[in-house]
Amino acid sequence: MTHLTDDLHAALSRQRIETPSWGYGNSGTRFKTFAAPGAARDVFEKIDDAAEVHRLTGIAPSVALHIPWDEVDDYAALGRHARERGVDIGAINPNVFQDDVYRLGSVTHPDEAVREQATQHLLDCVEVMRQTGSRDLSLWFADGTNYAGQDDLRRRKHAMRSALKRVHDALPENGRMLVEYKLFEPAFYATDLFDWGAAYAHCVAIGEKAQVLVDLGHHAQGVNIEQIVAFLLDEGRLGGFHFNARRYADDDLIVGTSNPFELFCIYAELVAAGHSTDQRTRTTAQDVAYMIDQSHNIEPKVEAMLQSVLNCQEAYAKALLIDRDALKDAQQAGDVLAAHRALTDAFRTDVRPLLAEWREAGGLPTDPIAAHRASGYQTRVTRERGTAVGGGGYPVKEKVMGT
Ligand code: PSV
Ligand code: MN
Ligand code: MN
Repeated sequence: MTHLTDDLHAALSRQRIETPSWGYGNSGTRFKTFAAPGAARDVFEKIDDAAEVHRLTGIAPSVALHIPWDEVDDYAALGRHARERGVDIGAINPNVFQDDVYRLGSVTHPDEAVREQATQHLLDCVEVMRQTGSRDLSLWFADGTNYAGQDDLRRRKHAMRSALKRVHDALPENGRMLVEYKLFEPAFYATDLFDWGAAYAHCVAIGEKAQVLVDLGHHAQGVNIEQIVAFLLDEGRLGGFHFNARRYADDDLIVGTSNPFELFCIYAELVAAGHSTDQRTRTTAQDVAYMIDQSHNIEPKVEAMLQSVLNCQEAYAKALLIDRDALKDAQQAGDVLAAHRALTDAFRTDVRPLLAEWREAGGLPTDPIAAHRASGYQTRVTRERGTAVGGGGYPVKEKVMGT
């Protein structure tokens, strides 16, 4: 059995996973939004749910907001509400994809007035960051085209660059912008930020505060995401993650369900970069924002989010167990299978007892899911909140996909 050494304890205690406000409200697919009993109805309730996930896991101390879904008059008061419950406001996610005016794009729209409106919203979100004390502005654009010839691809690239640059230059001193890419959807012919290379090229061109965000759901089938992670870490441009699981497209399911080995390999790269002799790589690895981006549509919200956070914790714990010396020796000797086994031995280790020990040491429930089920939280919020019909948490799919 693997023991909880001081090093393991310290590393596990440093882990952080941010949960998204939109994962706590009702959400659906393009076909149907099922009303979840007790689902959060507003940003205050979403924060309450995020706090419950943190209370049970100890590693989810912040919640990402989506503006305007989570818009309030007084963000300082919202921040206080969060802190009273033991969590902080994390990344601010602007929304430039749900309004009719964005039919042909936002910052890359053919009409300058629309481009300006979208850029102003991004700049307004920088102001929200100042009020919430958030470090990260997390940017995802639905911008793209559906048909060859629909628009000028290079013009759109230039428009994207200039909007990103303006927002970058308006960021607070310690602020960052995390630039997310996505292969396709809702645009089906060309997406303006279509892959990590496009996001990376923009980031390098606009400045030091711009970094790439890797969402696990945004790649073509079979793409080696851990290699992208390793490359971006080495270039000092990996800013953050949106964790989720996919089989077909941007499915946004619980991370680590269909992709546990991928998640482990990603954490293995992060742990390795944390040991790098190159200082920039090490600092980049230490500064990564780990966020969940899921839109649970049939699962109970809080339990689903708990499962996601715990799956990340397991993957990270396994990555910490990799025998790095054995791995290096095998790699240098060209011993392909010994190297592979050095990695997979760690992956195959059952880390649940180790994590239970870590939780016990920190005064946390040893089985957070069982504790959640026994706590009566779900029953209480269902009684208090009822079953709200419709969206409210993640209306994006319905809006964007047009049902
Ligand atoms: C849409 O694909 C998306 O899932 C992106 O990943 C964003 O990060 C998220 O919505 C929230 O806007
Ligand atoms: Mn995302
Ligand atoms: Mn997505």
